[in-house]
Amino acid sequence: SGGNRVGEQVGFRIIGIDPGSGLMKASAKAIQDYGLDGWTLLEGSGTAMTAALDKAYKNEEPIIVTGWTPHWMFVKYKLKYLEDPKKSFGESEEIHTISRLGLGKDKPSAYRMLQQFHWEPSDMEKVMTLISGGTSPEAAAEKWVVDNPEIVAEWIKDVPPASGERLKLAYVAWDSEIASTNVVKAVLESKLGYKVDMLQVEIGPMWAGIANGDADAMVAAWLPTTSIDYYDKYKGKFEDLGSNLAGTKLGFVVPNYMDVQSIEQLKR
Ligand code: PBE
Repeated sequence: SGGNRVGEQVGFRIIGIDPGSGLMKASAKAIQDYGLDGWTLLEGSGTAMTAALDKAYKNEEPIIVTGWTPHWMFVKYKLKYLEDPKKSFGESEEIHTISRLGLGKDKPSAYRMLQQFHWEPSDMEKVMTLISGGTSPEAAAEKWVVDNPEIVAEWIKDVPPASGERLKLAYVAWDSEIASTNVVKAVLESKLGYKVDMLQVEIGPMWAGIANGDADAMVAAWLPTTSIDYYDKYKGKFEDLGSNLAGTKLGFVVPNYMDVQSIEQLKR
């Protein structure tokens, strides 16, 4: 079958990301749902995944990666999601902003701005694309903030400035969250006078850090599915400030030059 051929081409391997991520959990579910016996889902990181994709793409070699949207890789390369008729990867989601309990009382301006933070997938992709092209995350975020004054004005509407208070944002080094966290930091610093520390951690410690108050907030909760294990585990120990972006997607991703359309075709 076609699946055997594609499977042999890629050594029956799918390039994954960090093991605690919702994407890896969904990928394992897909392998189960579609009966992909004999396939291996490789653990790694978002950075290792994009490095493998870049290398394969340059040589027009076959590769299957776990991917998500928004992501710069869809801007830089011609890629397609494999169709997922069984919906193993769930439906389109929203990304929520999550704060520690008590932030509204302690740091009301930051809390208000975080509540009002909302942008579009295309905005996030612009920042991600700049960073993937070599611009530093800080400079890419600052450029986006300067280029989008109307959107930023909505986030800081009726928010009084703070005076040099510190704020700690936790994040995981996924390219999407590097972009969003840096943009929120840039606005809190340049528009509201906060001094923001970014705390890079794994996904489990990110949620634990919010729940135990070590971090003030994060903008990386993909719901209702991708982050649900952590959301349920720490329920009652954080505040959900609502959606900051709608229209995400997860799945198995291949270059357009590969002759495969659906996860179903990967079955041996
Ligand atoms: N991601 C990016 C994360 C959420 C943000 C899709 C890689 C995940 O948990 O899978």
